[in-house]
Amino acid sequence: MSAPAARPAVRLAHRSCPTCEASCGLRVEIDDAARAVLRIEGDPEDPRSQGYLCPKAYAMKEIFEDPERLERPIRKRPDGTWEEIGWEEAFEYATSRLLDIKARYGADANGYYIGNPTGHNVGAQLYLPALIGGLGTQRSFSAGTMDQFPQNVALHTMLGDPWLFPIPDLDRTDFFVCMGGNPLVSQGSLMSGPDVKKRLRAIEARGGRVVVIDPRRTETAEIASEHVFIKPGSDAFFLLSVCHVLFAEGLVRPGRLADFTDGLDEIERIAADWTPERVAAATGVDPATTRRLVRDFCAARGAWYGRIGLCTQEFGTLASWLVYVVNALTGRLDAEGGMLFPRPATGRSEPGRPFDPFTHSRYKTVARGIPEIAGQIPCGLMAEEIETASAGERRMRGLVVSMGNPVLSAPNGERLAAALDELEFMVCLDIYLNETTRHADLILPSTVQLEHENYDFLFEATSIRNFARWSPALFEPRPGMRHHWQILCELGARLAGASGQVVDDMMVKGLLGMTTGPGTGCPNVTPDEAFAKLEDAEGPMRMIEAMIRIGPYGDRFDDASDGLDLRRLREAPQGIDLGPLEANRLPAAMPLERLDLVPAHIARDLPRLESALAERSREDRLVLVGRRQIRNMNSWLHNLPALAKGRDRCTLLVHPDDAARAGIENGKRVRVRSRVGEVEVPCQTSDEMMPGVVSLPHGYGHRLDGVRLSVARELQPGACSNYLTDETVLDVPSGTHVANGIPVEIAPA
Ligand SMILES: Nc1nc2c(c(=O)[nH]1)N[C@H]1C(S)=C(S)[C@@H](COP(=O)(O)OP(=O)(O)OC[C@H]3O[C@@H](n4cnc5c(=O)[nH]c(N)nc54)[C@H](O)[C@@H]3O)O[C@H]1N2
Ligand SMILES: Nc1nc2c(c(=O)[nH]1)N[C@H]1C(S)=C(S)[C@@H](COP(=O)(O)OP(=O)(O)OC[C@H]3O[C@@H](n4cnc5c(=O)[nH]c(N)nc54)[C@H](O)[C@@H]3O)O[C@H]1N2
Ligand code: SF4
Ligand SMILES: [Mo]
Repeated sequence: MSAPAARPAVRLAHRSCPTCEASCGLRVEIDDAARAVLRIEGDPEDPRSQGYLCPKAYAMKEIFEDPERLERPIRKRPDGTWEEIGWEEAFEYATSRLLDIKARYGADANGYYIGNPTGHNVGAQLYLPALIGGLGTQRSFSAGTMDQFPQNVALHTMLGDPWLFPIPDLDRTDFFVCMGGNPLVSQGSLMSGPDVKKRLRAIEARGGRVVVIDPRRTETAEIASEHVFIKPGSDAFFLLSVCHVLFAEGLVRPGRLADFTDGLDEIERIAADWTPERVAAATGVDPATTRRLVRDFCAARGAWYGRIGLCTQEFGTLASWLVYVVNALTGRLDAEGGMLFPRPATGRSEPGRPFDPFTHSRYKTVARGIPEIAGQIPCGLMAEEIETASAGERRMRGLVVSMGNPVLSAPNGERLAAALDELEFMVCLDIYLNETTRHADLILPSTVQLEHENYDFLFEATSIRNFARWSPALFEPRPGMRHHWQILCELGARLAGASGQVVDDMMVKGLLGMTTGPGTGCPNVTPDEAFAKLEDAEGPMRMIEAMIRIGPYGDRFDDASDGLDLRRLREAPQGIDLGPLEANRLPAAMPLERLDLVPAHIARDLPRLESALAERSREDRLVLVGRRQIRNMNSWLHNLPALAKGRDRCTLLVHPDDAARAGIENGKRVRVRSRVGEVEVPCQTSDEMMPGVVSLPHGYGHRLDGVRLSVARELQPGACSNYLTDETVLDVPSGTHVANGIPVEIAPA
């Protein structure tokens, strides 16, 4: 027998970048002995990203190395200092406190908040139901109600699945309209595709056009064929005028969609009054521009896309819905070069999948009686649901926060920060002692990206090309560390009085019970046989394996098939390219039998829009919008030296005329005040802003006491834009908050 070969000192590994939706393929050079990442570079052999990466690719390395990252549970002592404790003690502490609150006041006295990195971690996503089931509460909050929730509501009511997003067919479209998104910086959201800049340039190179409609001449607008300023929050007016022109000029051509679409007459009737001239004062868009744009869009193979600027605004659902309506009326929905539906390997867009009908108002919040929508409560209402003064005896007393930093990311963060201290118990599943977690009684940290395997689960459903990708763990976690899925599963199981392993097995067996055996897509294998065939003994990849084997490219648990299974997935270092998105997936891929172009739930909001027109046309107010920056990811990359270095980025962009009127000079500090609060930041004058609109990035405000983020505090403290966001103003059909179009006053500081 020969001795095992010595491991090379330096090893090259492949994985996808889990920091943003683009999920670029990376090559990582590793020194195992030193437990160090030597280099990260774009992988030229990756079929999706072809060598592209952005500065945030280094986040993986710097988080892994961050000396302030937590690796052990910490518990707050009565004097406010923290002590490390063991996992058993930590689980016991969390479970007993949450169960005690439940026993005394009922399950709804506990609540939870789910943050954004969940979408980037397959275990965090798949095991949420374990925690949610264990808590059994109706108080469900998430970053979604500061994000895509209007799009979820529109899709849920129109075609029956909130997560069946139509994605721009970026590589084949000839006319790309981008509203309320800045993909050059965000790298594309609900449009996951690395190197958006190259793809947009390619549209123009093949004779197509890119049109950006945004209150700021963004980085994307700079390379577009055309940029149109629009007043924040006025997109629904504008899009109704687009529908008007489509009908008035005989441009409505739904094509094959007409066979299974209801509401074409109704939308014609709704759009009848909304001429471009009638909305021009409210939108700031010249009617001639609207008409020209509509004609050009119809003459080309267009894709009309809207993102967060259309969601987190006063009429977020109407605006998001109307984007889908415009695509449907022009036959661009589900058509090549238009907006297409990805086909995830995990089978989540296949016919016959379980269907949850849209529901709302089954219960209401205690403080203000705001109705639940599809199980969600607006995240900015957390504070008032906690405060004794506003919620009384039925207040929320226990809170679990998983991968979220709502003090910086939810509206009126100052009020929330104060409210959190009224809780009887708060546990945060997080890797930092930050603006939110400092209020907790217990913090449970998990392994970070390089220490756990991953599967691009959310983003295979939002990608501009079908793909399946597994990424390996590049380092063994240090002894005593836990994966996020293990924490969710264990906590959920203990709350339910079960064991983690039983809950884990149950989740997979439940899935196989519905999808294997006679009468299913896998008739030749029983659920027990299928279970026995799975490679892993536990965890998220076992669940993924079950999903992909029964999925559209899977082997159906047939040994003779060369379809996808976990082994094949794990053997593909660059992932598996599953081809361009397919057209004509509707109606089979949607749970509703017919596409409802004008869902009653959404149409009910039209009178609110109508009654706002007069005021929006008249007023001359200054409003605030948000802005993303290439080196940020919401609130949590500011503690990483490579990403935080450089000049102060948390600046207020102001049009020179607005600055002059307020007596503010470029580079000087400006005070920004809203109904809710005020912040001070440096002013940066620029004609990239539409007059009357100012822009401030979110995710800053790190100079709070009790926070262990010394790099952020030193290099990019900034100020929190959500101290200005008004938690009382909601997009009514979705309960989403308004982060764009906030009335503000500015003055020299
Ligand atoms: N004004 C304004 N506000 C906004 C927005 C805006 O555009 N304008 N955007 C909104 C949007 S789109 C979003 S998605 C939300 C985001 O809102 P949140 O999700 O609440 O905030 P994040 O800043 O993403 O916080 C992520 C948290 O997860 C932790 N974390 C990161 N990685 C890991 C990990 O591997 N394990 C564990 N356990 N924890 C981890 C971080 O330490 C941090 O505390 O913000 C919203 N807020
Ligand atoms: N670098 C980086 N990338 C990120 C993130 C990050 O923080 N940093 N966050 C990630 C997350 S969580 C998300 S959800 C995505 C979001 O991805 P995007 O939707 O692309 O986000 P933004 O870059 O904020 O672009 C929003 C645009 O909407 C414009 N806008 C504001 N109000 C209005 C309005 O009323 N109407 C119109 N038409 N436009 C308006 C703003 O000026 C801005 O240009 O980005 C993701 N990617
Ligand atoms: S674009 Fe997104 S996925 Fe690609 S390297 Fe940057 S952060 Fe990572
Ligand atoms: Mo987001």
